[in-house]
Amino acid sequence: MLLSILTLSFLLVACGGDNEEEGTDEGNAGEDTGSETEGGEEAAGDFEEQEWQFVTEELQGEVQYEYAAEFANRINEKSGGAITVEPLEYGALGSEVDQAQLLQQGGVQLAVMSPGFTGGQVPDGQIFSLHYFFPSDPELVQEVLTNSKALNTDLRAKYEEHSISPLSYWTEGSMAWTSNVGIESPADFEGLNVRVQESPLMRESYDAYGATVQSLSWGELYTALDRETVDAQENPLFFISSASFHEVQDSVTISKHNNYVAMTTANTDWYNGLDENVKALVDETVEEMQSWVFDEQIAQNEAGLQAIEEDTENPTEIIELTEDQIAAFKEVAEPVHQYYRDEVEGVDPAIYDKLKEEIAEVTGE
Ligand code: 6CS
Repeated sequence: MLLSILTLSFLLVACGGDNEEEGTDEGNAGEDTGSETEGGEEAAGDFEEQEWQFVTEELQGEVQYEYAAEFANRINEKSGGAITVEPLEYGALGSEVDQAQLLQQGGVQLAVMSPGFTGGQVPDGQIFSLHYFFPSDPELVQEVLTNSKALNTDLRAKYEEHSISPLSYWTEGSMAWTSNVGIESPADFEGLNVRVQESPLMRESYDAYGATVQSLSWGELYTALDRETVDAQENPLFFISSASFHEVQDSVTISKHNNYVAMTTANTDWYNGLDENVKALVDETVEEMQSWVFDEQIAQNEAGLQAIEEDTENPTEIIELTEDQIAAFKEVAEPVHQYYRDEVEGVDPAIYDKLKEEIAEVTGE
């Protein structure tokens, strides 16, 4: 009898058992989940069952959605199956602005959010829309985004006043301009109507080149370009290709004027209310994802450029700006940096100054 009980107990333990609720960690025996408690023990198995929604501004296959899907897999695996994260693609819960509001109200727990859609609420978040402010090399940008205290501490606190906790910032790659005029100098923007996100500062950036701007969700952009109610737009190459903007634009300008920045965000009350072990799991996974998403955006941007070049049905001129041409854009764009720092209502100049110093440390300039 005793032997039978011992054998049965052994079998239950060996099979892993669905006994997470009892606070045991046998469910992941032998698996290296990478998640450790302070004492160095595996934490998986200590998690209560829960389901989270993670909304993104992009479609399946695109960088943001793939990020959410990878994050979901890692969280599920590390929690021994206790935590399920549902990645949601653009449109499932409305536009980018609707999604931001939903996160703020706690209707979803997690979101990949572009700062450009909340620029009216968090003026300091508009720093990402300055042209030629961050380094042009995405690798250096990712280094700044990952380590900056100005962003990860000070700017985060600003967003948290609006119930948005940016857990990380990451690049989706260098942005390019598309148009029918072949943009090579600031003067080429004269009279163009450029599609931008919701940040008021984006108007200033394009005003400086003599263009007007129009805010639109990207879901309306293909039609607007096709009907020529909008003349130009900016996005990373992978997105220009996957949203097929090149089909309705004659040229792509590799301008290096800015990198597309996305934020992994959580609803602040929800995040602060998480059990410590769950919060640690989220933080650890967000940190790991920085290098994963960097590689993902490189692969997608390379494939995007190739797809545009090889699309013979929709020939697109690829213009790569020379250093001299870039210098002409910088000359016009740089006064907007100072305008942002000194004049834009609600902007904290200390965040700007600190970030500028952090960038200089990374670039060595
Ligand atoms: O242009 C936009 O608004 C979209 N672009 C990207 C790269 N991601 C989502 C965003 O909404």
